[in-house]
Amino acid sequence: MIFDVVMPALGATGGDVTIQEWLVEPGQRVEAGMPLVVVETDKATVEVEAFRAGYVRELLAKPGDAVAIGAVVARLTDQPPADVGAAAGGVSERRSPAKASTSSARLDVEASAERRGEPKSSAEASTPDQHADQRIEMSSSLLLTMFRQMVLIRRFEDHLYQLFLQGLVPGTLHQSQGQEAIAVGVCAALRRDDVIFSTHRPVAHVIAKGGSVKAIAAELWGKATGCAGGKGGQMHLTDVAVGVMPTNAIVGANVPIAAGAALGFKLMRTDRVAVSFFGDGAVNTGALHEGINLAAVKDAPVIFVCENNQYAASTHISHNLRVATIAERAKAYGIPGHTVDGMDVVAVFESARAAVARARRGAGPTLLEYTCYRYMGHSRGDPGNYRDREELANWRSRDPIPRCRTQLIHDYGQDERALDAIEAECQAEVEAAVAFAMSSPDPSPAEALQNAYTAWPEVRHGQP
Ligand SMILES: Cc1ncc(C[n+]2csc(CCOP(=O)(O)OP(=O)(O)O)c2C)c(N)n1
Ligand SMILES: [Mg+2]
Repeated sequence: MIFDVVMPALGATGGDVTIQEWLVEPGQRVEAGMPLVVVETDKATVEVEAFRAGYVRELLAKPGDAVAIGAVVARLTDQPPADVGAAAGGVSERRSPAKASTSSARLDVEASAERRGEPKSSAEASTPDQHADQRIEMSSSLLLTMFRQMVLIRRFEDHLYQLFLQGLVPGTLHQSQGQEAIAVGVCAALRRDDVIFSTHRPVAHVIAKGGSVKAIAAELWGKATGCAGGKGGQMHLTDVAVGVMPTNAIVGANVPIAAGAALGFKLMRTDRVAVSFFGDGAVNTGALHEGINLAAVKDAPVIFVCENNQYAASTHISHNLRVATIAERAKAYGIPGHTVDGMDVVAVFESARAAVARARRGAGPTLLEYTCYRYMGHSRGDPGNYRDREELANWRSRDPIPRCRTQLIHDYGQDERALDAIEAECQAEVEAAVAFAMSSPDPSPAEALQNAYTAWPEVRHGQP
């Protein structure tokens, strides 16, 4: 079989890109995700990666060529090299993809991680809250549920990535592969009527809170069946019915909103809680300080969840912070703060559960810092070349999903085949969701202004 490699929409304007250099040559074996070609967009120099494994059959554009988004630039085949055709020309000397010529700012991240005293495992992480003594024995059904959700999120995001590389996803994607344990562990500690406020990277949070993969997929494609009627797109996913408030792409901006929602819950004398998810980049924004401080002085039932994936776009945290951990900032607000291993779903769940219990009984907010890593670039136009490949490999070796799988097999006697079946079910669910999204109708022009200028009715009445 022959597979077309099309130019994905990597630039900001959707205009042509210029081929700079091929990183592969005809006959060469490539793996999914391997960089194929360096291109210049209107925004940056980026690499286009292989959407599947195979052998390079032919290269259809040469360095210097301007190529339209959606144009076929190469072909892959599953035939072994002996059967592969000749090159179309323009092939440069083969070299290691690790040495791509894109702008790069390598950081001494290992040293800085050491300086920051980052926890290497959940055992080294601080124990959250004085309720640690109430640690429940993790039930195998809960761990299985969390495993399934992490797999579902990973399969969905990986599938979207493949489709993006084929030019089939409109807009860009902010992906969270590697961070699934945080979304899943935190949301497992919540009730359906609790609410979450997410960011520009929301897919994992929405699925973990119970959002439908079909409705998320449809939203990404701007369809009428999307969770925000096709108006929000990837950065404004919303599913009020399961407690996912409209997500907010302004860094740090959801923190005061979550504090306000939590204060509302308190004033209404409910025991519901709110969660604000944000990144390490958000911790230096003014809105965050105002929001956490307000929640602290009002004992509002809110959990501030910082996903410290080490980078805010291309900026490493060591350039943004003079303190060793983000959690220690909690002291300045007079609330508890804990740094926890975000690659361990059990540690995440237990820490979140203690913070939620504290909030529900009226004792106020907690700041939870989860250390983690995003495997992909910041968004799909970012190859992440400012990062050291060893650093990435090191974090990948602690991937939360195989770790959870091993735990299920060794500590809970789960059958490998049952776990394989869960993975296959998730893959089928993801593919069905994407097929649903792609075949769904576009919103009608008459719907364009609907819900555009008023709050969602469910939000107005405070009832998700
Ligand atoms: C107030 C504001 N400033 C800048 C941006 C542009 N921007 C979008 S995401 C991002 C990085 C955020 O990093 P972090 O908070 O660590 O979240 P992550 O992307 O790592 O999940 C930036 C700077 C923005 N959306 N809002
Ligand atoms: Mg970050």
